[in-house]
Amino acid sequence: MGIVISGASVWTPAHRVTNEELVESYNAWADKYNAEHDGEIASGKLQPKPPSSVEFIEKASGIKSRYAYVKDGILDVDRMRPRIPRRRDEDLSHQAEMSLAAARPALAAARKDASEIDMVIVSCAYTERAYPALAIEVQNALGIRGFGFDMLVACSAATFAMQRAYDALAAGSANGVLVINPELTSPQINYCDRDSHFIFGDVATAVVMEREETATAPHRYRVLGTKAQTQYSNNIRSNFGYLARVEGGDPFDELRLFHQNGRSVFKEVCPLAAAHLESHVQSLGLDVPSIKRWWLHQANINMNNLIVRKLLGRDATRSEAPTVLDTYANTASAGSLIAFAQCHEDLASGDYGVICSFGAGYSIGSLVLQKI
Ligand code: CO8
Repeated sequence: MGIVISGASVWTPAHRVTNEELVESYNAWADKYNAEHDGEIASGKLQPKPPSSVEFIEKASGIKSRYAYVKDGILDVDRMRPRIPRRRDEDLSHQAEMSLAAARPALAAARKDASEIDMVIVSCAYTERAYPALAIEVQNALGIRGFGFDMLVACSAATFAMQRAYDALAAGSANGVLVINPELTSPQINYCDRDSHFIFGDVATAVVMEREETATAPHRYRVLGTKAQTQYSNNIRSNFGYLARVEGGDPFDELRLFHQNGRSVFKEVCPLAAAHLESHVQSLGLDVPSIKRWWLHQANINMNNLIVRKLLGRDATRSEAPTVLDTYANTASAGSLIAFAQCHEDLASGDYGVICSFGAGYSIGSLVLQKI
């Protein structure tokens, strides 16, 4: 009994933010901070905020721009965060809106009607509330029967959710699954931290998964296997949570926001991801050279280059390992799915490809696919 991905899509926010814009606003903010704290800086009590640079960002990450769900406020030196108004309980929530914008074209690509879906998973790095689940809100908006739930697995949220979908389809507890990743990262970015102000962007992705016998879409990918792996690390953290109200201190201080030890992440995750991918592919009786396409997580171009070099023993072409980092930046769990959604139709029947994510946790998830 085969299980397939039969539809995929990306919703891209309307607002683009370039490196130049981000660096200009960060540097203006840093100048202002340094002027306001000149006494403490002169006495050594505080360190001055160093300037950011467009050249550094592009060289260290491969990122040239990113999209923002709401741009207003991000570049304002007196605010340094997006202005996203709170919605009433009666109105569609922000991430449900993003989810629907990705889900509808994914259903169309899969040639599926909402009545053929009976499980909805919304899986991403952050959800805007604890409950009711965004997935149930999306299920309601689309008129889907069955059930839905939310999952959080940072950068591996999409692949881990696709593994849940695969297992449910294999077990017969679902017949058609919609997996959605509304990555609204901008509210958690510390735009006053030069080490990380440039890394993330907003986007939403969605895929439809079903059993092979019900799939009618022109592009269908049989899932040959799924593999999830986790290993605890403090190197990537976000501490904002429901205890913020009672813990004391500033509920919005910088340690509540995304922060990381990027160099250690780079060093530790690359070998883990390469070993994970090689063993997953081999466990299915395939070898690395037989994989036509690597839809890799999009965190950093140098990381992706290193991982494929470890795997292939050479650099990959853009066709072998497509990159969307330059325009989308790191979009948490959505990165490998943007690459998949935008670069899969040219594969021929029988070709193999691998979707892989890696990130906070640490967590690594992969699906080995064969085009039908
Ligand atoms: N401009 C100029 N200089 C800078 C800047 C800047 N913006 N930033 C840092 N520098 C300086 C540093 O201070 C350092 O200076 P010095 O040598 O004097 O100490 C120098 O440049 C080199 O810095 P690094 O060693 O940190 O530079 P790297 O080459 O390592 O690049 C990266 C930094 C890009 C962060 C890189 O380490 C990296 O990408 N690492 C991997 C990170 C990663 O993949 N993380 C995964 C995070 S995503 C995840 O799992 C959670 C998702 C949740 C979503 C979050 C939403 C908010």
